[in-house]
Amino acid sequence: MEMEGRRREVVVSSLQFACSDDISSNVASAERFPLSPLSLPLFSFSLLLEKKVNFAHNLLCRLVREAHAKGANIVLIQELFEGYYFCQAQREDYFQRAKPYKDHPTIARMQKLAKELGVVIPVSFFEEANTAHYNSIAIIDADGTDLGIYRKSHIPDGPGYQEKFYFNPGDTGFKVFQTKFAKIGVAICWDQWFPEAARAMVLQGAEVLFYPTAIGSEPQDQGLDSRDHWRRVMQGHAGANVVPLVASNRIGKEIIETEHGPSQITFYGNSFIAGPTGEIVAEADDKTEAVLVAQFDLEKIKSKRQSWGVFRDRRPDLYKVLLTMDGNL
Ligand code: PUT
Repeated sequence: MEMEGRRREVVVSSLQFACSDDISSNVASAERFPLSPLSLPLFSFSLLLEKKVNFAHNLLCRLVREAHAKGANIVLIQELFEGYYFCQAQREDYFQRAKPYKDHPTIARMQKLAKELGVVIPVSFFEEANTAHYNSIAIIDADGTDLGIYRKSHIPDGPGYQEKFYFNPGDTGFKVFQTKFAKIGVAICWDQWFPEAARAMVLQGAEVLFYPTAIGSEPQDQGLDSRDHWRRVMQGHAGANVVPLVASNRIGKEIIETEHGPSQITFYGNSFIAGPTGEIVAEADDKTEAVLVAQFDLEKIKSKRQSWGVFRDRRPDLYKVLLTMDGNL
């Protein structure tokens, strides 16, 4: 029986777009020249003057604004959106793409945008921390406050996705962030394949899970398409934890010069939003720019989560084997 109760509505959004690799341009130009019909003459003039305008950031700002116009409270942008997914190659010059967390220009820019629009924005970035490097994400609250960072815990390695060359395994542990609209859990890409990470975030009170991603074709096997596997695994996290889940993945073909010649990945998008039983409530295709939105009543979902009993009936005393690598206690 459902009783009348409090409501706490939140609108979540997932962006999907193709990244450019014009990372040398500055974020400020993106904000000065947003791509709206009124600003097009100014934008053209800026092109003449500056030659280099960061289309990725212009696009990004436009898409965040579009999400806001659709009512979004929390907007997820894909993993490492500042440029191409450089982990296709092991190149020492790519370490120059890392920047310290403090005074990071893209985070600062997104803080301004978050405050202006009143939306929460997790900002994925390549972090330099003295001698360490992390695949990190800063959570920006709706008033522009930086709530802190999560550093990606599971670092993949393999053809096309050679992240271990660049990133230390994250040391923050799985985290939740109390934002204006919801307590959220944010993990990054490869983390999405690990149910332990999702469970850890929901145990700490996450009401919605967010996964920015960069995944597509596998350079070593043109016949391998992981998109359905990718989606079903995360749908399982949503259903098993009775929480909505938001995934954002890039689209587009990216060709990068590697130590073995050119390598390419076609990113398959398929960004989606799942409801608390794992059902897909919004989805994008593999080629089209998208701004997905979905609305959830977090109080209603909390009530379902409580009554379904999957947290009541947990047996942590029997889960010690999960703390081993080989299953031997
Ligand atoms: N983003 C990492 C994906 C790895 C696919 N093999």
